[in-house]
Amino acid sequence: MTNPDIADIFDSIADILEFQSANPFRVRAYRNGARTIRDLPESVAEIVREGTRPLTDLDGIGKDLAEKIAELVKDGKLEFLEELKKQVPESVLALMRVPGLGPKKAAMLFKELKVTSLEELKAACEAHTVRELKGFGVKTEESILSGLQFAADADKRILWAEADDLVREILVHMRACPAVERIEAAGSYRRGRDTVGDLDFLAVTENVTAVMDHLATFPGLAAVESRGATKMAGRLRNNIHFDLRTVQANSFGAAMQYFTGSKAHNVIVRSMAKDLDLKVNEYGVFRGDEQIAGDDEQAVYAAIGLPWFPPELREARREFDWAATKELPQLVELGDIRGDLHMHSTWTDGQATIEQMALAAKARGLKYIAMTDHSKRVTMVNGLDETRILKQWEEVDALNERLKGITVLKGVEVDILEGGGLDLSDEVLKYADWINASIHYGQNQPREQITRRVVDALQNRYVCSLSHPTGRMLTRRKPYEIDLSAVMRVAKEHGKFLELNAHPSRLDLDDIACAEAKNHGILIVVSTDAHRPDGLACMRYGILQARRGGLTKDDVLNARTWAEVRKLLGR
Ligand code: DGT
Ligand code: CA
Ligand code: CA
Ligand code: ZN
Repeated sequence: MTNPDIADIFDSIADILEFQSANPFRVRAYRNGARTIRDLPESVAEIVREGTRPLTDLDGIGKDLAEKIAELVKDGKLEFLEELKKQVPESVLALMRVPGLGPKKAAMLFKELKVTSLEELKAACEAHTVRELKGFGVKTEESILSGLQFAADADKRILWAEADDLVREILVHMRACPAVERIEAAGSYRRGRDTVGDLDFLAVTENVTAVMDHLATFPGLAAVESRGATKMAGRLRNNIHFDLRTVQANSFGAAMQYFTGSKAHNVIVRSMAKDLDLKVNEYGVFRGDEQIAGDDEQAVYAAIGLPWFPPELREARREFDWAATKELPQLVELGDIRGDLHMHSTWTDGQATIEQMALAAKARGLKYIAMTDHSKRVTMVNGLDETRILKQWEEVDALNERLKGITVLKGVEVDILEGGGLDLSDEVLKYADWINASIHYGQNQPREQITRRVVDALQNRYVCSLSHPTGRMLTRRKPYEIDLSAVMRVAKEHGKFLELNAHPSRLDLDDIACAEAKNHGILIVVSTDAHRPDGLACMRYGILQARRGGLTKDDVLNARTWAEVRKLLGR
């Protein structure tokens, strides 16, 4: 029983309870427990088995959850969940995961229309019976249909961060094999796409059989699907597909170029080669029968008169234009980042104190952080009201007296209210060093309404940045309807910044929107939104997306010193 296994089970329980309209605090207890366990750097099963300390020592794990974990570790299953599953079948639960359908609406579909699966839901929408239900209507019906498509597509892809964990494990495993001269990952993983369809590996070897045999012993391998002379494919844990190709050393660069893609990028590379009477394929660049490049990727590009492109840019967007004018951007790097302007502490839903977060940030080489806990509207996490936030800021002042080498900024993540306006008054906001505004409620409102709320918030003189601007949750929730171009025009006009939230399931703004923001001349803030010290490590996911958006160090606000940021804020 691994931590993710236990976390998934708690999430399932929360899903079912939510579907049954159980007490929201009970639902939340399971969700919190799931998050704690999923993020925990030690095995919960081991803690139970070795009895080193009580599970209730873990944040978010009370007596009830601790007992359930013990039962899971001991029996491998949970009586309580088995009972719940009898009440609500699995296929019905899938309904509430359709974007646009919450637990309440899903329960209605189940009760009123006897819809018990995604297929039946689709049929009901197409027969237009869904629109007849109270509180549904034509628009809801249409959005359910598009949500069904989204869920079907999203199901097949995994988060980049999840792919990264697997890739690292496989590379370590494979590099221990003496027959492997070299092995790297290519495909969308190498390009840093926010989600990855499957994993593509390239290995250089003189002994293909030994390499494939070794991969077959990888502990995370679920099944080998095919095995040929130079190609092997199969499935890893969680049903993730992989391809492995073996190549000769003199083709390695060409194969990396070819299998990194994207397909659209490669189409252009090939046509440019053709114009030079050259041929490019996964074996090399050829003039007639003569291979003029192949072992080295840079040389492959050079043979076609192209610069080496960072993989993040290989999407056939603007990279060839930049190459033509020798203006390939010098992409931002993790080491350029000096501060992190979005995180939480135990004052709300974080799991560490402000001081612990500050020390962890300092250990990562950061010079400043903004502590941006939630405001009072977010009642579930004990959001800060005017009194508590002023108290927190006193604590920050006192902390800064003691801390050396890092500055903590007085911040807040202020909620943009459903009806418009902010959750805290200017009388309080004016004392903050840094303010993120964000939407947590009313995410299903129509486009004009959400856009208006955000645009108004950005005109508040104290707000600095808009956090997770589209609210998307990769593979789970579509972005809310928002007119980003309108938001960007206002942000530019009022000197505001936009966040690239680095959490691997958000990455919001996405790469394309980052590029658009850059066109508007808006600086992006890459922030972790960390809820515990190791959450600060998410910065690298954000940097990867920023690079895909073509951002340089100059385009990223928190690559500047706090003194420079303050100047830009006009303080
Ligand atoms: P994914 O897996 O959906 O996230 O995206 P990719 O880009 O990893 O796509 P995948 O795994 O199908 O193929 C990996 C790379 O190999 C792709 O980016 C370009 C190259 N490639 C694969 N099949 C073809 C093909 O039929 N034609 C061309 N030109 N390139 C291909
Ligand atoms: Ca792939
Ligand atoms: Ca593939
Ligand atoms: Zn946050």
